[in-house]
Amino acid sequence: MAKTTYSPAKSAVANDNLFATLSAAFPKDCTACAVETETGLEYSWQDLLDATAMVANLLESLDLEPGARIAVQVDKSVEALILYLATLRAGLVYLPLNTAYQSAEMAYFIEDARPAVVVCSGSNFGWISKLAFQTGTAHVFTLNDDRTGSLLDRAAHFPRTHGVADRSADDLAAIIYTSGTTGRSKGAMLTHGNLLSNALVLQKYWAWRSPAQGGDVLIHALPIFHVHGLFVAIHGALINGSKMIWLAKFDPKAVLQAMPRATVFMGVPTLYVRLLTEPGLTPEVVRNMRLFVSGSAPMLIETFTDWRQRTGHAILERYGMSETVMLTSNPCRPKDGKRIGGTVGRPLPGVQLRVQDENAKSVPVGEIGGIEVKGPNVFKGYWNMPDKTAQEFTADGFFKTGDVGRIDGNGYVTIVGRSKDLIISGGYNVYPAEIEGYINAISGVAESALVGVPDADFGEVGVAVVVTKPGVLLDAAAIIAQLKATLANFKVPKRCYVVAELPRNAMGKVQKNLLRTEYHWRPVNAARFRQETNNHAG
Ligand code: MLC
Ligand code: AMP
Repeated sequence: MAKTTYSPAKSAVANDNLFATLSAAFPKDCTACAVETETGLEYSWQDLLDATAMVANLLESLDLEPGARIAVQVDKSVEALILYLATLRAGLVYLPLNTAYQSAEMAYFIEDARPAVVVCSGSNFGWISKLAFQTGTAHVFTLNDDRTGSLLDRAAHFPRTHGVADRSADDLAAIIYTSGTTGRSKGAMLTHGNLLSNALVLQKYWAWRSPAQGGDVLIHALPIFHVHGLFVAIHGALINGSKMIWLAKFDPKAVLQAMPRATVFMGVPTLYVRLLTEPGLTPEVVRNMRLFVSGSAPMLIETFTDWRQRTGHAILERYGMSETVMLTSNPCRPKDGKRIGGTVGRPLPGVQLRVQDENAKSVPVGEIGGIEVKGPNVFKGYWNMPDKTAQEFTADGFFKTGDVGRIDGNGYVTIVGRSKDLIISGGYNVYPAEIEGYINAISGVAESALVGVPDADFGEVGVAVVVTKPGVLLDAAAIIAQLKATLANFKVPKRCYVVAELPRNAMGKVQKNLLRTEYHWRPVNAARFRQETNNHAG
């Protein structure tokens, strides 16, 4: 197989602040369109420079400590993108939060991260500002998806010029919360060096076309509070001076409408599954497309094959994590090899990846073990959790991903499972321990187990199996309703069963594998719930 050698990815810019390299890549013609929205708004490269300067000036006027966190829970908008870039430009630390998080979840993040600034949508200002001020946050701004809010009102009074704060590669750029196996979310601390090295590697490996070569146009349809939409997609476009067609929400019809004017699309597998249901997905619509990227969750081989049949394109599957940004990728250029469905490709240039057995020995080619990684993209550690950080690294500096996989003779990695108890639903991570904690706190619940079962749309969904306390009659719908009132919507189990007891092994551990099999396709049957509940109650 053809081999390409890579020189280590290096930015041409002296300042290691990621924004310095991103903005240096903006096209010479700053009046050209950088971001186009579905409502017909166009933002030029100059608009991005001006607006990020104004917001950076506003942030700087607040006299924040170095390393101060800017926590942001807002709907997707170009102004939210500007806030992210302005935070980098001002040398502060960006902390994005899923818009689905409700008050208990937000309280935890604010308490844990102690942000100096919180930005939220106007409709949430009442409860979020209360939480933030109670925890010592000095400034709370609003930012709405219609270009209104106190952040923009205040920034409007500041100049359109601002330098780029000097930062070293080791300085923090962002904290991404990723739920913990013990139920507590952990903030993965990512540095300017982590993000920049990964963006430079991907620019080359995915053969982004420079504006001089006709350029690429990215359809951005992912949320911007996780690694995929925030880093992989945005950095990919900006570091290449490529325009983005910006969709506030994933809508298959809007994506298809944008496709003839685009060349690159990135999505989690659910996005491809939903696009495949559209009759409008035709070779004609994808005629200008160069690259389809999938990641964040396993893609079924059927999706890969169906996509190729319908469009003639082999989806490029890659693998990454909040803690590491991108780790492996299928090849983009034919000279780098073939895209092989069901695999996540080879380790990216600069990434060391090994598969270890439980005795910390590398397994032979083709055999299964725990995936461990090392490289300039691997995070600095978990925010305020030095012990947890130490546990997750080996003595020789490899990060234990918690993913289980194998590498074949050609160096292609296949993810076969996870050692961490984690459900990935539509590209969002759901940690059973966290949800079980909430279920167990419901009055009348004795214990519970959450398991992931296959789902045609989301890939995998959570199913809750609950045991009530003796004599208590609780039905599944009531449990789901209580969870909906408390938890981010994607964490709410899609089905719930009330049963007499959970299966346990000789050690007393709940046998989740049995529950997965038992509840795989089992329909929700109200009569059976009642019977099970009554049996238990009786
Ligand atoms: C929404 N729901 C979900 C869900 N998204 N349930 C489970 N899993 C999800 N992912 C809930 C809704 O609240 C609703 O509940 C019901 O399911 C149906 O919702 P929908 O209208 O179909 O959802 P929609 O708004 O269309 O969102 C679906 C989606 C979205 C696939 C577009 O989930 C999405 O954007 N996913 C991408 C996530 C992502 O970017 N991950 C990257 C992580 S980074 P109800 O009860 O109200 O009916 C990472 C690293 C890496 O992992 O490698 O990239
Ligand atoms: P997150 O914590 O949201 O960053 O999720 C990271 C996890 O998503 C990884 O540890 C993997 O389990 C999973 N993941 C990401 N990309 C892929 C992929 N292409 N195939 C299978 N799993 C993936």
